Amino acid sequence: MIIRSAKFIKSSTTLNQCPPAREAEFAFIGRSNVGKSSLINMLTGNSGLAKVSGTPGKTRTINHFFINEEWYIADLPGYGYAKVSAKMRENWGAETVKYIVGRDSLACLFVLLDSRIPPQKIDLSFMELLGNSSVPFARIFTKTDKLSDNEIKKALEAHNNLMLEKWEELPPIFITSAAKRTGRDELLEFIQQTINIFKKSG
Ligand SMILES: Nc1nc2c(ncn2[C@@H]2O[C@H](COP(=O)(O)OP(=O)(O)OP(=O)(O)O)[C@@H](O)[C@H]2O)c(=O)[nH]1
Ligand SMILES: [Mg+2]
Repeated sequence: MIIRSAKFIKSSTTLNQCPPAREAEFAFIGRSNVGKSSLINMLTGNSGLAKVSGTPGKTRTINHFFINEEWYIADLPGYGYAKVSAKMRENWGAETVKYIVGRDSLACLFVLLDSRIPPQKIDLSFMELLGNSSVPFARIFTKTDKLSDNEIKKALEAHNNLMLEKWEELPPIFITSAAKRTGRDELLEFIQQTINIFKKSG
């Protein structure tokens, strides 16, 4: 897929505020600072589209971007960020879960995992929630520029083995680096195929 245009549409704090659920939508989630916004910028080829920050908890709303006037990207607030008040955290969490479970046009949720750190409980239990709610999702390893090929392979095995304790079938996984633009073609190809299926199932 060639990205011809990528346009910021709006920031929403609730599911109701989101744009009409017509076009196929791909959302990005994961722990704070995992690299969601950076990956969106890498995919769209626009380094200023989604706000990136070294400080966790940067993205606090559901942000919609319209791509090629055909499909949506949603940048979601990260989970597992402790430095906000419990009340605020609860609120974002509740609205984000409502979006994930209730967004009719969600074609695939990308769950981002930091390739440099061992599998985290919060990620595994989050994916279990997705499985239980029948939310279509795929995994994305981020920041692989920090690892050797062998380390990436080992990290992948560790994740898969742990998931196979609970899952019969593993969701797809993509190896990416926003810094080196790794995995861009594979992800865009997957998105294109998923859009085709989304359109057919109309
Ligand atoms: N080395 C490396 N650093 C990255 C990569 N992607 C993101 N980062 C860095 O990781 C930090 C967090 O990136 P963001 O894209 O803002 O992460 P996020 O998941 O959107 O974070 P929140 O919105 O706070 O939840 C920034 O300092 C980025 O520069 C990558 O592929 N390689
Ligand atoms: Mg972000």
